[in-house]
Amino acid sequence: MTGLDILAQDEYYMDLALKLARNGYGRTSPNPMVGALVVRDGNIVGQGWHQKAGTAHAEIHAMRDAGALTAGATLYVTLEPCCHHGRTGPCTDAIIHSRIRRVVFAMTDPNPCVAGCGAGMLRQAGIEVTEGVLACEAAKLNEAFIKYIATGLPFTAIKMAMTLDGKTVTASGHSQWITGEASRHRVHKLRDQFDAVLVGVGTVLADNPQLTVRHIQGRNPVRVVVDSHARTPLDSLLITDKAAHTIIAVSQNAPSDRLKAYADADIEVVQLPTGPSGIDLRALFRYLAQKGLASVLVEGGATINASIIQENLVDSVFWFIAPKLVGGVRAPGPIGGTGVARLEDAAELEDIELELVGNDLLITGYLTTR
Ligand code: AOF
Ligand code: ZN
Repeated sequence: MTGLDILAQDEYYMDLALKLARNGYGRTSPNPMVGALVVRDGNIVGQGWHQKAGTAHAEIHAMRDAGALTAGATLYVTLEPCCHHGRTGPCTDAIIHSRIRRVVFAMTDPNPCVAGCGAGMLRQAGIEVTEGVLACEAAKLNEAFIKYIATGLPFTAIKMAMTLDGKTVTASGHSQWITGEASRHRVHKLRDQFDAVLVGVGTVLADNPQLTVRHIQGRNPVRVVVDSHARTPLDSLLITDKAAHTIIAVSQNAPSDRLKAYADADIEVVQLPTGPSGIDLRALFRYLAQKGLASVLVEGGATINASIIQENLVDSVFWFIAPKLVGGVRAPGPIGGTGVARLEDAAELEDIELELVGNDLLITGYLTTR
C-alpha cells in the first residue's frame, strides 16, 4: 500500500471511531468522549466507546470486544491512550499486553497526566504509533474537555433567543415565546448535552423557569443561579421541583436566614467574593469546574450575558433568531451592561455556522480571543 492509501484507510477507520465516541455525548463528563476500533486484516474485530467517567476507557472496551484477535492488529482510538493510574489502570499497559502491533490516534491527550507520555510508552514497547489522524474533528468533539482540563474553567456557551430586530422581550415585558417549537426542542437537546445551565436571578424572577429537559428524552443539567442578594423565591420551581441539583451563587453579604432556608430545601449555596459586576463570576466558574462541571450553557439574561462576555468567560454562542419584528425603543436586546464604545472593541465570532431550525435561524460561532 502507498502512504496515501494508508492515510485514507486510517482516516476511514478514525471516522468510524469518532462516530463511536459520539455515543457518549453528554454522558462522560468531566472525562472525554472517546471511541476505539480494533482492525485486523482489514476487518473490524472489536469496537467500543467510553460510557461514563470513572468506568473502562474506550480502548479497553474495544480490545475486550476483539478478545484474542488483538494480537498483531491495529488499534484506532480518538484520543492518545492514557499511561497514568487514574480511576482505571493505564491503557498503554493493556495495549502492550494484548499484543496490538500498531496504534493510530487522533489527538494528543491535553490532560497533563498523559500528554505525550502515552505515545512514548507505546513506542518504547516497539508498537508502531501514528498520531494526528482527524485531529481537528477529535478536538472539536472534545472542545469542552479540552477547555476544562487546560484552564480549570468550564467550556461556556451563551444560548440566546431574539427577534429579527434584536429584541428579547416586548416593551411591556412579554417574552413567551420568541422562537418556535423546533428551536425550543433544540434548546432541550443542548441542555441534555451541557453539564450545567446558568441564569441570573432576573430570569428566575421574570420567568420562573425549570431549566430541565422536557421535549426530548435526556438527563437534566445541574442548574445554577447567579443571585448576589439571595432573591430567588423559595417557591420558585428551581427550588421546589426537585428535578435536578440546583446551585445558588450569592455574595458574602447575602442575608443568612435566606441561605439557611435554601440549604433546608437541599439547595447548594456558594458564597463568593464580589467582582467587577456583582459576584466574581470567574470564581464561580472555577468553582463549577472544580465540581466536575466541564460545560455551562448560559440561558440569559442581558445582565449576565454582558458580564460573562466582559470577563472573557464565553467560548461559543447558540443564537436563535425568530422571523418577527417587535419594535419599541424600550424593548431590550440580548446583552445589557454599558457595551463597548468603539466597534473595534466589539466581541467577534468566528467559525460561524447557519442553520434553519423550523422558521428560526440558528447562528453558532466561537468568540475570538482578544
Ligand atoms: C476516559 N475515557 O476512553 C479515555 C480517557 O479517571 P480515569 O482513570 O478514568 O482517567 C481519565 C483520563 O484518562 C482522562 O482525563 C483522559 O486524559 C484519559 N483518557 N479517559 O475517561 C477514555 N481514553
Ligand atoms: Zn485509558
